[in-house]
Amino acid sequence: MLQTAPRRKKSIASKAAPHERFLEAFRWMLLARTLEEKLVSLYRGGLITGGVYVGRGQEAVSVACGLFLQKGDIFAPLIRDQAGRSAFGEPLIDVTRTYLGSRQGPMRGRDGNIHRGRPRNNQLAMISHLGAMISVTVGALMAKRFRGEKNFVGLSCIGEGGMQTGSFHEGMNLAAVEQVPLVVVATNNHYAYSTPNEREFACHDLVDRAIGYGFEGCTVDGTDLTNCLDVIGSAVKRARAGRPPQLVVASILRLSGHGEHDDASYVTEEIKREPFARDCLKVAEQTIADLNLVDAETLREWRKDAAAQVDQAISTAQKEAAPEADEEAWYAISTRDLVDSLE
Ligand SMILES: Cc1ncc(C[n+]2csc(CCOP(=O)(O)OP(=O)(O)O)c2C)c(N)n1
Repeated sequence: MLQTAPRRKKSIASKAAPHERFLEAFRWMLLARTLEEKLVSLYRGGLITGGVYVGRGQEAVSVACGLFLQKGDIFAPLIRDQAGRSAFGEPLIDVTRTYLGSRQGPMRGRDGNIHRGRPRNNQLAMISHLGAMISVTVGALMAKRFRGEKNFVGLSCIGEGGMQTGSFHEGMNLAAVEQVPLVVVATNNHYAYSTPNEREFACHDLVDRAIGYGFEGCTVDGTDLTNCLDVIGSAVKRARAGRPPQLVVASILRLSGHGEHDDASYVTEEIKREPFARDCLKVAEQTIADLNLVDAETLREWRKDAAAQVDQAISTAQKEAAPEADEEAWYAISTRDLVDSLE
């Protein structure tokens, strides 16, 4: 009989020694925040068409999703996973080329925001239909198993809204039946667009569903970087070691609108005072200061470095041409010719 993993209760602290990869993770979070703030300002200045979707407040969970994956592992990020994408190895230029419509980007100027991916590098291109990426990840893991590969895991991200779809349930069931080495990280940021938790689900705690699916489950304080690294890192280890699929449920508040077109005026003042509404980047900075992990000068250097990387990626993409509709070969990304041309 499957047993659930010990449940972690939300921790508020960060005075204990941080995780050994804390500073490395912090720098990815900083880079993601810097990049996304810049994308927002380009959007407001009318230089990005379509939408901009950011992971403000979700960086600690997200970076932990990308950081523990190794070569050969599969990552299926969603719209708030810039930190995890970067930690997994996505170059910044892929992001800026996609948002700015460069034909040299991974989607060759056809996407515009967050559906980009590099399937050959095991970074799956996101399908917007919520819940669908669980089955896609399970399928990719089964393909690896059929090929005789060993020691791989897959990690699929989902929001609490996406957890309420039919496809999510199908994917979770299939993962447990097939016993694939999958970690599902569900971030409850308390709103699915404007819909609050109480209109999304009626169970006491979303992690209680783990045992029903045949998963092992645990919870994590998504505002605490050390807690995210400990809990998500351990779930990845357990999946790699052949334990049942893992469900991690993180709690945070979305610190932005659904997209930059949304002012989030429906977010209540009351919820903004909850402990899970803390900004994980500020909490991590406080931990750095409290434990004197690096000095203020080093922090300033890291910020400058992040800003320089972002500026470079933007100015390169801005100089590149958009696709020409009548000259393009309109292949899908899975087409070998296109994949080869991107290498
Ligand atoms: C099946 C499906 N229904 C509706 C949508 C439209 N939609 C896109 S994002 C979103 C909210 C998602 O909320 P959640 O899963 O909690 O993730 P969050 O945006 O909060 O990170 C909705 C309803 C969709 N993409 N797919």
